[in-house]
Amino acid sequence: MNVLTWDELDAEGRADALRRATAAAGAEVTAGVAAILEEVRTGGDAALRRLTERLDGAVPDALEVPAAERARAVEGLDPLLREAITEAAGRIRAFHAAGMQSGYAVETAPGVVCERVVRPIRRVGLYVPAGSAPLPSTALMLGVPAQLAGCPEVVMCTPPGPDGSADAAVLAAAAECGITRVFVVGGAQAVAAMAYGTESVPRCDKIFGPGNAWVTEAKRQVSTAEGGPGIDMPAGPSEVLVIADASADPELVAADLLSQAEHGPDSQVILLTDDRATAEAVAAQVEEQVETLPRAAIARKALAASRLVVTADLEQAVRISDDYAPEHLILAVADPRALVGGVTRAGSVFLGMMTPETLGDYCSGTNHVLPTAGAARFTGGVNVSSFQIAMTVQEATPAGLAAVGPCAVVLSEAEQLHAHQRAVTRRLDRIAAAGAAA
Ligand code: HSO
Ligand code: ZN
Repeated sequence: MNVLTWDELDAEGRADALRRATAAAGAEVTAGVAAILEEVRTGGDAALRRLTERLDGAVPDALEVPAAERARAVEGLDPLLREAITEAAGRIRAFHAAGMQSGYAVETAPGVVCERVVRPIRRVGLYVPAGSAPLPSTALMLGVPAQLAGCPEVVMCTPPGPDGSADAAVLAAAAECGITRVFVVGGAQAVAAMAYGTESVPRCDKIFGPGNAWVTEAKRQVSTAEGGPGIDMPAGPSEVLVIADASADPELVAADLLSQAEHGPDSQVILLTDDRATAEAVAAQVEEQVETLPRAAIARKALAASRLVVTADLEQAVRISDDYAPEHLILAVADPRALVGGVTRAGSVFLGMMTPETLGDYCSGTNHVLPTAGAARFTGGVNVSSFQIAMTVQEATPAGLAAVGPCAVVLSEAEQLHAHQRAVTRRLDRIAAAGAAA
């Protein structure tokens, strides 16, 4: 890992330092996904079985996990893991419940009441990946807010393991969130099934969850088709940016960088520090620690594209981070609270040496389905609102219409929309007539 100095880089060097490995799917993925979507759209369950056999090398007994198997998974799970799932769910629930939006009503003029009411999305589809390893934590991150939102139908898709069945911990996490419909389908074919519906997989209104390039591209394609479902956001490949000062512990900073690097060869890992010695010490620690990681091969690939950058000061580091808009930002500095006030664009921020990103990934309470690829410029991560629709409601009395109607008359005249205008003036005439008669 070589160390760059920000102030010595020209504009191109700076752009290079912050460039993400191409997030856009290549032509091969785009075409491959389109073919899978079409196959599922026209072939339904039979196509899902065919694709699962071809792409996952597994033939599930049934596409949907039967209730008995779901119950067995929960009962058979290592009690320690079962408790950890319940414990994590409790904190995720507590944090997400506190942030729930409530409706409100405003009398914008005497006799005119405007309201916002919140409704759950009727049917949501959750994708829980199991590429290099099943992710029960993702089942919680999606299942808990869906449950809090009150979505009446929650469908989960997760790829089969080598034996053709769904991962027991993922099934236990689904059960923890009250999810009763789990399908053993992965990849783009799972997204297709939830987008179009098949004989057994219900068609969903919105599809959530992280995934590999195929899943992400499938979500993009189905959501841009006319009448297609909504999606949460493009999620992945994963990113972390650490801002460290001389007070940071290089061993712990390196551990945090590696925790993100082990996700995949395309994970993005960046360290910004105002202290060159810290940069060098972290680099040495990364080299040392990666040796003993079971996923060293994956982490090394990610590290090859990672960057260590020395900045003039911490304020410059925050500005660079804001331009990059990382999925995760760790402030490994003596006074992280002083710095966080200036941060405006990041998915999830971790303060101080005792707050590893791993906590947010699993069990502190925040969500780990977060904006990647710079999407933190315009959105936060998954939360209860992601599973809801905010609808407005309004009601006017005769006095209310008389008060605000003339405003609409002037504006509709300016737009030459006379049917709009008459919808008001005909009512105003009635009100005037009733007033004259009284
Ligand atoms: N860091 C990942 C989430 C995750 N980590 C799941 C462990 N399991 C999101 O960027
Ligand atoms: Zn992680």
